Parts: sequence; structure tokens; C-alpha cells
Amino acid sequence: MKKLVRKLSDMKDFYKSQKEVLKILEKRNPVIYEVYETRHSDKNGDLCYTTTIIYPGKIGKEYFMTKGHFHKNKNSAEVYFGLSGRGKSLLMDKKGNKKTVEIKKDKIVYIPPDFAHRTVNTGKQKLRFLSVYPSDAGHDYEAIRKNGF
Ligand code: M6P
Ligand code: ZN
Repeated sequence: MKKLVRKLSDMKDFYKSQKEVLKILEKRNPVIYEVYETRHSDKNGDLCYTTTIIYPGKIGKEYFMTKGHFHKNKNSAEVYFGLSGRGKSLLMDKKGNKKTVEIKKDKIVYIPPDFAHRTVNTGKQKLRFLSVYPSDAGHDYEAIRKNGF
């Protein structure tokens, strides 16, 4: 299992208010989320699964959230299963069609192929969810970094 920790300094560009980001970074560098990834191989047909923990908090008017990404391999869908806490998964296709889906304990969220996805913790507790996706899906962050959701 691989652990990934994303602090505010790792995702400054993904927040709207750069003023607020810099103000917070002057004093501290909060952990926004952690991802625990299990990957058996990168082979087509194999699956990868992760547990993600998004901490509660806000940067200006925006809640703590994941960066959000498209899959490099456009044919790759993904499934989330809520474990604890409350939040929203934001889905968006390349034409800009958007959908917001609630995520909470025992709730399943389906992310169709070629939909970008970002998850936001709107609650006061940690938001924890499991995700399952093809091992060769890949992460493409650039469109979201540039244009947001
Ligand atoms: C989920 C999955 C992972 C992803 C993680 C954090 O666990 O979708 O593939 O890495 O969320 O999201 P992001 O990579 O967009 O920051
Ligand atoms: Zn994904």
C-alpha cells in the first residue's frame, strides 16, 4: 500500500482565492487529504483501489477537496463507496456538463468514463471513501488545474 499526503502547498493552484492560500501558508501548511492506494499491477484488466480521507476545513469560501482529474485512459470509469463523513462528488465531462452527487456512509457514486471527478468535504468530520478503478486509468490534472470545475 502506498500513502500519499496532499498539503495545501501541493495544490495551491487548485483553489480560487490565491490571496487566502498565501495568507494561510504564511502561518501553516494544513494536510487537505490523504490517499492510501493498493495497486497490484498496471496491467489492463487489473484494478486499483484506494481509501481517501479528506479533512474538514475551508480555504476562503471553498471546502477542503481533492485536486480532481480526468483519467488519461478515456475508457476508464470509477466507483466510490462512502465510509464516513459527508460531502459532494463533482463530475464534469469535456463539454462542461456537470453533475453533483452526494457522498456519505454506505452511498455508492458511479463516475462514467471521461468524466472528471473531484470530491469535497462539506461536513465537520473527516470524509472517508473507497474508490475502485482500472489500474491503467492514469490521472490527468492539467485541465482542472487550468480551468477548475
Ligand atoms: C480517489 C481516487 C484516486 C485519487 C484520489 C484523490 O481516491 O479517484 O484515484 O487519486 O481520489 O483525488 P485526486 O487525485 O484528484 O487528487
Ligand atoms: Zn479517478
